[in-house]
Amino acid sequence: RKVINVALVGNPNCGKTSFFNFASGAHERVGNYSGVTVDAKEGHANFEGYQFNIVDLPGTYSLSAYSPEELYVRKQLIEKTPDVVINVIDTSNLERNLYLTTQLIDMHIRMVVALNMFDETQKRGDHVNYDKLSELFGVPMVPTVFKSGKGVSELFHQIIEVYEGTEDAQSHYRHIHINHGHEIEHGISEIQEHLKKEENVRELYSTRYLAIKLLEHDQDVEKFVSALPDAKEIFYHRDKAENRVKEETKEDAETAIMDAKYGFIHGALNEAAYEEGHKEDTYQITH
Ligand code: GDP
Ligand code: MG
Ligand code: K
Repeated sequence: RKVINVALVGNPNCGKTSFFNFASGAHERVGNYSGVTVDAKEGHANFEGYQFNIVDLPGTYSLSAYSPEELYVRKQLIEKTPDVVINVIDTSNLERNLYLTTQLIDMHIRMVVALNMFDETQKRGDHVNYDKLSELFGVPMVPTVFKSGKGVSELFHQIIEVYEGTEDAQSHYRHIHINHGHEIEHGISEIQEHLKKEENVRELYSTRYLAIKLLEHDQDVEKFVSALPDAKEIFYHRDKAENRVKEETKEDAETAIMDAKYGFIHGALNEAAYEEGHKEDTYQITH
C-alpha cells in the first residue's frame, strides 16, 4: 500500500478539522486553537489502495511568520515536507483565502485546493468557475462541503493524481509564478542566482520563496541566509532591489509584493467568479 503524506493548510474556520474528522473517522472537537497550544493532529484514511497520513495544521491567514501559528505551519511545510498539501478554502471568502494559496505557490508546494463551503456559495447564488480558477492558479481545485463529506472522494482522487504526476494531473497542475512586477522579479532572480550556488539550499528550499521572504524582511529567513557563505552578496542584492522598488513605486517591497498578489487574485476572480445573475455556469459536486 502506497503512503501519501498530506497536510491541511488554510485560514481558521474554513473546514480543515471537519475534513480531518470525516476522512480519518476521528472525533476531534471542531473549534479554534485559541488558548490551545499550537500543535498538529494526525490521522489516516484509506482510498483507492492508498494510505493517506493526514496532518491537521492550525489555521493561518498567511505564511509571513507574524504569529506562532504561521511560523509553526511554515516549519511543518519545510521540515516535514508533506507530499501534497490540501489547501482548504472558504469559497464564500475567496479573495482573502486565496492569499495564502499564492504564498504556497511561492513555496513551490504540490497541492490541491478544496473549495469548501461550496453549499454556502450555491445558497447565495454565486458562481465559481472552478475549472477556470484552477487553470489560472495552476492548481487542481475541487468543490467540497466538508460538513457532510461531499467532494471528499474527488479530492482524494486529485491528490493521487498530483502525487503520481499522471497526465491528467499535469493538465491541471503546472507551477506558475505570480508576477510581482518588474523590479521585484528582477531582484528575485538576482537573489536566487546566489542562493542556487548552495547545493543543500537549492535542494531543500524553493529559492524563489526564500528570495521573496528576504524582500519582505522575514526575520526567520534572514537569519537562515546570514549563515550562508554568499550572505553579503545576497543582502546587497536584496537592498538594491528594495531601493529600486521604492524609487519606482514609492512602496516598500513587502507592500509591493502583497499588492501584486492581490492584483493576481483580483484578475483571476474577475475571470472565474461571478456574482448572482451575471452568468450561468454549471457545477457538480461528486460524492
Ligand atoms: P477549521 O478551523 O478550518 O478546522 O474549520 P472547522 O472544521 O472547525 O469548521 C468551522 C465551521 O464550519 C464548523 O462549524 C463546521 O461545521 C463548518 N463547516 C465546515 N465545512 C463546511 C461546509 O462545507 N459548509 C458549511 N456550511 N459549513 C461547514
Ligand atoms: Mg480546526
Ligand atoms: K466577478
